[in-house]
Amino acid sequence: MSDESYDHAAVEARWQEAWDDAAVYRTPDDVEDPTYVLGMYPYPSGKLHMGHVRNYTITDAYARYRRMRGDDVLHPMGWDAFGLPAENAAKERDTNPRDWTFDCIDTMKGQMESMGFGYDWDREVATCTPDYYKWNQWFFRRFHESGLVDQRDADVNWCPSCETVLADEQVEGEEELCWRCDNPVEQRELSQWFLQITEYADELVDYIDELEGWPDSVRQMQRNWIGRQYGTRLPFAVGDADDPERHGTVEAFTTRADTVFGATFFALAPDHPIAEELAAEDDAVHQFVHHEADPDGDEPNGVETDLVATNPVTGDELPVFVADFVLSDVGTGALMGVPGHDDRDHEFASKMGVDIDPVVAPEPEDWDGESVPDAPDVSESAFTDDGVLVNSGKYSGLDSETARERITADTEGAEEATQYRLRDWGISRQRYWGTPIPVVHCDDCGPVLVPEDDLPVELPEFVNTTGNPLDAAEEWKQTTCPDCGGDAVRETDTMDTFVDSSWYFLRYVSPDLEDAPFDQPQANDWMPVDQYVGGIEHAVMHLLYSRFFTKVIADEEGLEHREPFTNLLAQGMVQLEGEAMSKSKGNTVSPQRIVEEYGADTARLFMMQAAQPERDFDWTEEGVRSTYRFLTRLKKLVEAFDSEDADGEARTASERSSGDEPRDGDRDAVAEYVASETEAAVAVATEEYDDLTFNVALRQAQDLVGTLRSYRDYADDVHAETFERGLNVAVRLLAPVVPHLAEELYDELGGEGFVAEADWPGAEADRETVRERRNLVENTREDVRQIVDVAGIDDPERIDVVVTPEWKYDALSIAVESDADNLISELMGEAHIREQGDAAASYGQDLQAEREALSLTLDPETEYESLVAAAWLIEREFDAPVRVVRAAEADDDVATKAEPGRPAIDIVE
Ligand code: ANZ
Ligand code: ZN
Repeated sequence: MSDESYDHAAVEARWQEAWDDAAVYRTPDDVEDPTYVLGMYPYPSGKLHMGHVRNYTITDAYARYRRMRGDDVLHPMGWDAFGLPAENAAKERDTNPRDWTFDCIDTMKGQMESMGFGYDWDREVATCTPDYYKWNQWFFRRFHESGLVDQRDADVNWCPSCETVLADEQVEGEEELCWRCDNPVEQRELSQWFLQITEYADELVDYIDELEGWPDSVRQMQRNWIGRQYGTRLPFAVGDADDPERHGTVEAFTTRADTVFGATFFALAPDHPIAEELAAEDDAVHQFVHHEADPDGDEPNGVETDLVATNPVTGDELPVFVADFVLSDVGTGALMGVPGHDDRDHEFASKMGVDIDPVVAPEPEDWDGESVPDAPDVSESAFTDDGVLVNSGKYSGLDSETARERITADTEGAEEATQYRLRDWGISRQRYWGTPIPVVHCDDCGPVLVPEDDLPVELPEFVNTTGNPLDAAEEWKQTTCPDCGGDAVRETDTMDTFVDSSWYFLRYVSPDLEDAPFDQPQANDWMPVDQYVGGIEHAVMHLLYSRFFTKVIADEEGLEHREPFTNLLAQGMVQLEGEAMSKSKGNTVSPQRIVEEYGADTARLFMMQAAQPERDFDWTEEGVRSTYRFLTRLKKLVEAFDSEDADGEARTASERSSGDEPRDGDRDAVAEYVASETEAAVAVATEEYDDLTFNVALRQAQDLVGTLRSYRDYADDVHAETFERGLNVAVRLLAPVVPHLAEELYDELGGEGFVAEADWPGAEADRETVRERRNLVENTREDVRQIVDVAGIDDPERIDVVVTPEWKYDALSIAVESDADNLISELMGEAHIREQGDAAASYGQDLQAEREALSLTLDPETEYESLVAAAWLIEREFDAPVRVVRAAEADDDVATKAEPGRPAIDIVE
């Protein structure tokens, strides 16, 4: 091994085996302080990529940290093992999805082990095993019993290339492409099973406010996805010139009842029953509905009908259009068009030559609350904000909100209504590699649930066909009806794999349980997951479905928690030259190669120190190498210390090597500094680990290692106890991220047991004091640099650092506290300040001038001690002896310049 490297392979293999033998990561049985740390389980695609490595390093580091803090930690891993790629791969390779999946799992598990992730593998789950998916089927039954499942014909997104139905969320972009294969998606009508997530829409949106441990962006995405809107349903009579009520009453949902006087048209969705009725008799409508309507297009299109709709507030008769921007599954599938105040209506009206009338004006700045402002010009574009009503009869002069309330209350048949963007969750997939939906279809009884005792309905052998293999599994399909015993066929659809991931976190709690999906008391203990870590791509569906399942399970099974994840971290991307690493771009870096060349510890440390976990960062080979060099140096530092220690020499009393006259207290002061930096590192790193800002925490550990190296270079022999504590702390602070090398070094330092199970170092320092001390030292060093620079001093002979006199500190303390108008006279009220005469007056003026910005500094004695301890750093930098003196002991002309937090500096050439 050269100076620049160490035998990482040997170190890592040794400790992985030792952990394994000692079952270090097994979840404890009796739990006192349960902490559940979870990374989103991966799809077993075959290889771990850098995104996985980052995700699981974050999770692993946090789990290790919590364990060292004394928590009982559950940190499991498993496989999101059903899904389309396995089926496609199986077809390509002429194997079956099961073998392919388990091969992938083997490989990925091996890679995870090589990364040193500390999982409790006894709890591994793979969702494609009957042991697991049996419970998906069981939940389907339970949801069904609770009235949360139904079957409907539904227009579904159909990808002709994957031959499967896609969820809305799996259709991407304006062009509506399949998320898997990027081909255009079509619409098809199929009979589908739905889970009624909309029943929980209110709770799902209300509870978002309480998810304080989630990123705001994710919370907002969930809110938007659910899309709750409060509004009004207004009843419009629809008919023709002869009979304006021929088609009865059609309700329109609006969030802007205040704009009802500006309604100039009425519009129906192309598949609204009245539109379909018209299409049968009216060619133009037929042509539009069946050929031209493009609900997904950007432009609003439509066709005018012969119908009229009567505005329930004004009595106006409005032209009725069939328009494609009216969606059949939103609101009532009909709307009132208000082009003066809605952008899309404006575009449509302009195109169709419909009137555009202003009925809301921007609220004038000096509005008196009742007068009616001038109407705005809406001919070019709509005014879409709330404001003050104009041209609105008796409602003119009301603000929008009041007007909405009054109009809703005054109008017969109008009702407050809540509308959601969220739709029920269609879970049917025409695919083989998923959980069979536990239903059989009987000619006499219709669809019948498979009884609980007959679960699981296992998948038959895979058949390589172009269609759905379950359709081709004739023998499997034919069964008998559980109700009447007659011939029946099995449902051949399987479940959306999001069902699997909606409750897997509960399975980990008791993965082998045979008579229930999870153990209730254990789940009550462990849940909710304390820290969940995963990709932002799961911000909507997976998290929403998991929240939904948890709520249903709380209601139906008595789980004591209604939210699954307390804290959520969405990790940023690993990039190469500013672009996300991806297979398709061919800009990936193989974790395996990095582990081979530099070791898992280097890969982990590099990633974690590169950026805060939420941020994207650029992978650089140079960064990796420098991380590796750091670890190598650390190892050498410990080894060198260790071998000195072996000499048995006393190293507490030692001489400096520089040959300067030894001064009293000098050596102790340096050791003092190292000791206080050690405690400072603990205090800061602990808080940063708590916040998952690993990069900042790691900087502490690395700076400490730097300080220890400087100390060793500076002092011939170091103060052994101080140095050892420093090393020991550095190793423990690094251990969550660099577990193997930390284990090795901890062992070398004589630690007992595993560092993975060691106690986290106790924080003796106070973080605020640490920050102030460090600032003081850094600013003082900077001041010395400035003076040396400005005065052009080549070779300083001596540097004096003079700490503030007590009275200035007292004056500052008074100034910080005081709210007196005349600060100076308040200061002069203090005898020992007044005694200072002109100096006090002038300092008082300075304080008066900067009053807003004043803050208290360290007291003079702490300041003195901090500078004494750090003096060696200045000595080393300028190669001159440094004297730290209290003001009282210094020359007056220097001492007068010293202020709290800003010692005076005197350099003798
Ligand atoms: C009249 C109105 C006036 C509306 C106005 C808005 C502004 P947003 O726009 O996201 O807040 N709407 C109702 N049913 C619809 C359907 N089936 N398809 C498409 N759009 C429909 O959503 C609420 C608005 O969406 C409703 O309020 C309605 O237009 C439209 F100045 O009614 B509004
Ligand atoms: Zn039957």
